[in-house]
Order: sequence, then C-alpha cells, then structure tokens
Amino acid sequence: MGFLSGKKALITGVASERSIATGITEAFAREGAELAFTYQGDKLKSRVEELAHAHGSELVLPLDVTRDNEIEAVFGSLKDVWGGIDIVIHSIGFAPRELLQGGYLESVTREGYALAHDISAYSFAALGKAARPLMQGRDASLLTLTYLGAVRAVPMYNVMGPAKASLEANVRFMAAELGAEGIRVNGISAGPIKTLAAAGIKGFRGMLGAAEKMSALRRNVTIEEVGNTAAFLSSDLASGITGEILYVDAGYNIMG
Ligand code: 0WD
Repeated sequence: MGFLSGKKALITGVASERSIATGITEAFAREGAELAFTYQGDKLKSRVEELAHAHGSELVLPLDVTRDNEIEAVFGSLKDVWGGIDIVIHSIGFAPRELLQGGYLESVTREGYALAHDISAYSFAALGKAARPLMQGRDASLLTLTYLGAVRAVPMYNVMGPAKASLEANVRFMAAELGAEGIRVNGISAGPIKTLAAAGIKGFRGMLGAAEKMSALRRNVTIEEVGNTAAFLSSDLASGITGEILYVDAGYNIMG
C-alpha cells in the first residue's frame, strides 16, 4: 500500500510528458492516490485525458486560472464526485515571452507584470480559497512549484522573480491561516528542468548548464525527483511541515 492511498488529489499544470506535473502524477499514482486533472485549453485536453486514463482516472476538467467561473466549476465537480479533497497541486506559471528576455526594467510592462502575477501567484490563493471548504477535517495539503528567482536576481528570469516571490509569500500567509483547519501549505523550489514553460526563458540552457556545473550534486534534477518530493510533502509523512519552501535543486542554492 502506497503512502498516499486513500488520498484524493487534484493535479494542475500537465502540459506535456516533460511537465513537472507529469512527474508528480507518476509518483502520486505509484503511492496509491486517487487522481483528478485539469487542462488549460482544448489543445491539451486529449493529452491530459490520456495521462488520466493511464492512471485509472476519468476526472479531467478544463481550467484557465484567470477565469473564476472555471475555478468554481472544477471544485463544484470535485465536490459532486468526491465529496471532499485531500491534495491540490498547483504547477502553473506564465509570463509573456517578451518579458523573459533582456533586462528586467527593459522588458517589464504594467500588463505583463499583472498577468504574470495573476497566473503564477494569485491563482494559488484562488485555488486555496476554492479548495478550503472541501478540505475540512481531512489532514489536507496544498502544494505549489517555485524557483530560486524568487529570492535571487537570476538573469532573464525577470518578472517571474517578483511573481515567484509573491507565490512564496502566499505559501506562508495561506499556511498561517489554514493551519488551524489542519490544512498544510508548502512549496517546492525546483532546479531548472527542460519543460515547455522553461523553453520560454531566453538563456534557459545557460541556467541548466550552471546548475549542472555548480550544484552540490554536479547535475540537474528530474521530474521524477520533484514528483517524489511532492508525494512526500502532500502525504501524512510530512504532517509536521507547513509554510515551507523545500529546495529540490541538487543543492544548487547552498553553494557559495
Ligand atoms: O525549470 C523549470 N521547468 C521549473 C519550473 C523550475 C522551478 C519551478 N518551475 C515551475 C514553473 O514556474 C511552474 O509554476 O513549475 C511549474 C510547472 O512548470 P513546468 O512543468 O516547467 O512547465 P509546463 O510543462 O509548461 O507546465 C506549466 C503549465 C502551462 O504550460 P504551457 O507550456 O502551456 O504554458 O502551466 C499551465 C499550462 O498548462 N498554465 C495554466 N494553467 C491554467 N490556467 C495557465 C492558466 N492561465 N497558464 C499556464
């Protein structure tokens, strides 16, 4: 029996077989969680359905996190089918591509800044708000994915830096508020991994190369490693951990 057996988990952010959310799905399925998925846009529907079916799940729902009615519909469906929910995985981030090249002040715009923060940071609070009533009395967990650019001025990460800083502050504020209800809130700060979102960052190869050369383990991390950590953090094995940002970066952030 896996350490997530009996847990009902919603996984967002599957966009391809390389997505971090795909690595999380594999680990969750192996550990016995019951899964539901969301997809953004019709183009991704069949891909996410395929992954869901491979893990015995029929619960695949559309979700663009900029739309309140879609967030409401997702949790409405989960309430109908499951009654409640134990785990939400927020693996969503976005900034307009033009803002992820050149200098920060050179590229940033009011609209781009607002959109990056809406999709990458506010959406975690929005999912937390909607999930909260379904998580009562269940030792539940909310988990998001962040990056070192939240706390360091990583070149080219630009507007995503402030957006991830906001996301990490959300982890702390949400953890403080939801703790009394037995709901834990954490973030995983992953090292660079080649995914669709990462391909949008100019100079991403350089980030991968630097991590490989400079991390304590002298290599990059995999979606399987992030998936295993997500499974642990979302499980009752991590019952004493909340409000935390856990680095899964092969020890890059500790190096001088
Ligand atoms: O190096 C990396 N890949 C790292 C990623 C290092 C550290 C953290 N992360 C974070 C990302 O910032 C993001 O928060 O992990 C999370 C997942 O990213 P990923 O797995 O690297 O990227 P990807 O496979 O592209 O999935 C992110 C997905 C989107 O994919 P696309 O490529 O279509 O933009 O986020 C989803 C979408 O599926 N997404 C949305 N979902 C709902 N509503 C929205 C939206 N408005 N916008 C993007």
